[in-house]
Amino acid sequence: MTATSQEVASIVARRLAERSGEFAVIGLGRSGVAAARLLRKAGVSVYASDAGNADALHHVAAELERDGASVDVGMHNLKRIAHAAVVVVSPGVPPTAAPLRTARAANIPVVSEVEVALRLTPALRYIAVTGTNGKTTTTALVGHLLRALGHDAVDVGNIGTPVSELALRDQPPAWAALEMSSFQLHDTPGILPDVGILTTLSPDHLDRYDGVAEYYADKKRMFANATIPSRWVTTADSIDVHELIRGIPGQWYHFSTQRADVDAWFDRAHNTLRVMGAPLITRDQLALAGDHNVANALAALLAVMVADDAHRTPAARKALAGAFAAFHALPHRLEPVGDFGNIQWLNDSKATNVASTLVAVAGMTRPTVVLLGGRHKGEPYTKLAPELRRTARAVVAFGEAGPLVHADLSPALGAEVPVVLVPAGATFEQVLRTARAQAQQGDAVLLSPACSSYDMFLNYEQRGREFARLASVVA
Ligand code: UMA
Repeated sequence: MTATSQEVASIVARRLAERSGEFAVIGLGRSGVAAARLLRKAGVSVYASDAGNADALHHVAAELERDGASVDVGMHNLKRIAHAAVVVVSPGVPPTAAPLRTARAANIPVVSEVEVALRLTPALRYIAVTGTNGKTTTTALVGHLLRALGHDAVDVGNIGTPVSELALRDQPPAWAALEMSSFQLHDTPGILPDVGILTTLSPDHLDRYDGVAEYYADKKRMFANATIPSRWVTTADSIDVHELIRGIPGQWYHFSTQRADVDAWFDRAHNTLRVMGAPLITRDQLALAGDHNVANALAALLAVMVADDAHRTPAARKALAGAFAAFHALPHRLEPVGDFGNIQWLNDSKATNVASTLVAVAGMTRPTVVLLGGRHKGEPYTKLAPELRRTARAVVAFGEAGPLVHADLSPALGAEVPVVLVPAGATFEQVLRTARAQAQQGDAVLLSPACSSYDMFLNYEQRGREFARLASVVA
């Protein structure tokens, strides 16, 4: 019989408390390195390994060995992993990877670095954020608002800094804004936030999951330890969210950009965000484009305000409202990178799924050349057709997914909106030159690829930086 979340969490907590046995850390990216260091600092025996062979891995391996860990680079010692007390897995390691199959066969608990870090910092208060889109901006807003209230708060998790890095500090902060991806939630059985936010739900990561139900099931794991006093913040605008949370215990708070009968909503008539019974800021005070960002701001405000009674006083409301003046769009999220030759270039490289690209295209107010492509993640691109027909000058299909984008969209868009397929093997500069050739004065060129970046880049940040650099070169 498979163990429940609570059983896995308590076995891991016990093995951590007793420092019993060896913890096998799988993957030496940011999460794995931080987890291995934290475990060593806590006096736990560590075997860390990574299947990759890059120079950087050998460098971190040497550092971890100095900390007393045993390390393999370029291989996983499966026999050793089969005898581990606990396996700590990085989010980028798929469940089908050999070390995880070994761990499951040997009945060894598998957890994320987040689980380990949360157990080792029991005093930490945290607001967790998950959802398909909006989670990084919402997390950054939550952290920003907590700091505006005078708290020592940091933004951690999928947003970039592993929780274990925070736990390694001599004085860990009092609060964290914690972004949780579905991959991280899969292996964080003990998660119990002060407040949990679920932003949106739509299909994503279908390259890793067998179907959308499996992906949603991982999102649902944020609620695994819910009890009646738990506090949860979710959108009131999604049927899928409504279905997912049905029957979960807790105090529920809802936000909406479409209706007024909820705890935080957008009063369009007065251009105002209203939270817990009163106006808090005007729409203009939020320097982020699009209704989806209004939803993110409502979610963050609501979560911070319900997290603690002291966050709802008149003075606190004033501090929260004032904080928005200093909050700007995050890099790679509909980020304007320049106006060259009377063409606006927009970097939305973080849009790695169809739903996220749809939001970006729907927000465009001028004719737009849209760059779509990269590594395919399993979803069809046809959903984009109605919005593209409304606003696209042309679509440039590139990267591994280019032919699929072309096959999905070319028939749907017809002659009205050309779908230009960039040949396989072309450089990113050639992709941008193709876009430039399609654009006319006054247009926008939008990189909102709906795919991951791994066919051509290390990550979406590198893709976005290259786009920003090349925009001025090809203009
Ligand atoms: N590896 C093995 N064996 C395998 C497979 C992989 O050893 O069988 C190794 C790889 O060689 C690699 C490591 O495992 O060195 C995987 O590391 P990782 O991809 O988990 O990278 P980290 O640096 O630890 O980054 C992770 C998150 N990455 C992913 O979820 C893919 C980061 O999210 C996160 O910021 C970071 O932890 C800190 O919490 C990035 C991301 O793309 C931004 N997230 C996805 C998204 O937002 O869509 C979920």
